[in-house]
Amino acid sequence: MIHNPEIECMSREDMRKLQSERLIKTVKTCYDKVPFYRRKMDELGVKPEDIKSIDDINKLPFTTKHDLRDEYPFGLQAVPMTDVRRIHASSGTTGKPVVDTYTDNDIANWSEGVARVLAAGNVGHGDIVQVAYGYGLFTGGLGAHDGANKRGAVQLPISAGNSEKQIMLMKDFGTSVLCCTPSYALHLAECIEKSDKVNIEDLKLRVGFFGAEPWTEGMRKELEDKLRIKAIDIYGLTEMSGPGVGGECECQNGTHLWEDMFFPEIINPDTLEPVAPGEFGELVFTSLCKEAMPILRYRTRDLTRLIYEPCKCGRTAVRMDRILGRSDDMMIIRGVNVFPSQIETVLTEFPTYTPYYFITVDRKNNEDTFDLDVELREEFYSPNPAKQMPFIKPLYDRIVSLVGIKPNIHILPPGSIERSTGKAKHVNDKRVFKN
Ligand code: DLL
Repeated sequence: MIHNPEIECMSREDMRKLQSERLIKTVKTCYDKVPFYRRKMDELGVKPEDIKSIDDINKLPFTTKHDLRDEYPFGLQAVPMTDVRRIHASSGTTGKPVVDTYTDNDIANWSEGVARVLAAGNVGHGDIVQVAYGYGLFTGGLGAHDGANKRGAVQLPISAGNSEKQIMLMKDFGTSVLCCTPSYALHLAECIEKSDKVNIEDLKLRVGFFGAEPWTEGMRKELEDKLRIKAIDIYGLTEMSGPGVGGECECQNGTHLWEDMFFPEIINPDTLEPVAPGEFGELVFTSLCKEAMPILRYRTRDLTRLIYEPCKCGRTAVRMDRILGRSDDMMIIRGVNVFPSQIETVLTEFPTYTPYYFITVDRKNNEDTFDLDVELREEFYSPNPAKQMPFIKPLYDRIVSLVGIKPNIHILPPGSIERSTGKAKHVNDKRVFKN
């Protein structure tokens, strides 16, 4: 089901027109109301009048995470606090949290973005939406909540954690829609499997909206099989309001980005030039509707590519491939680029392993070490190392062939790797400096 066909299926030409109008307005606001942007644009010798259409976007300055930190907390705000209705923040990687503020319209637009994603899973009246993303400063909880409200669905604001209660209410209330991180969904599936009170047959779950961290096709299959649902990817970031910057449609074949609100570009992170269409690079967004904190050309550090071929669902909104990871998540181990999600991809190819893993990187005797903790599933696990050997070899070989480095694999008993209720932590890089 398409929530807003007029926008989601708009012709490319009309979309460019709408984007152009909105960009011109956003740039003017930034220049007039945000000293940071006025300074940046003056440095580049660009005036708002130079921006005549969306094609002029590359005349504008970039905004980086460091800029957000320097302008913390409200330096990028374009409206007085009397117009602000809400503040959210994410923990961020630079020490200070990343802050976003919202006017009433910003909250309405944010809900619209989430509602469009929920509609792809036919969420509407009568659906019970269990929001198991964290509520609070994190945007996941309230973002999904308001989107469900916009779809006319029942909101169940349980927040993250308390897994026994999650599955009990899922059964007792007849939850049909689950919203949480994919790693927490996996943990809930595991709790259901182990529970003597709740059976998967008792549940009315039919669709899940999972995001806030990278996840793989293997993980999708695992979640769909275990929870007997359709698992839909939802994407977003605090700087662009939160979840619902885009999401998958029923085809589950790329994340449609709501380009009427967030203009995407892919750049080469070294040269800062646009990549050729369809190539991988760093995702950059310009907000086109945000009032309280408009952002120009924000460098997300998320690595992906845009897919311009039309989608079978009828939406014309451009699609984005799965996020490989943030450039900050990329580890360089013995000179090889490694993303944690590659390990998840490999593990989910093996029926013998759970998808849980933890990577420890260190440097000993001037050489990088790469230790990988994994779990065998209950039925394959034995504490006897000799019995583990036949399972280690194929995993080792596959990692060497896909990732290109030799791991030290440690098999742990099932359930020993920490389960997360929010974004999972997969890596401890103990090296003093990253090469
Ligand atoms: O994670 C917002 C969100 C909440 C999205 C709930 C989806 C669902 P932040 O905490 O600011 O906001 O983190 C944003 O998380 O730049 C990506 O690196 C990553 N991320 C978010 N969604 C996905 C996804 C929220 N579907 C950062 N796939 C982003 C991969 C994702 N990575």
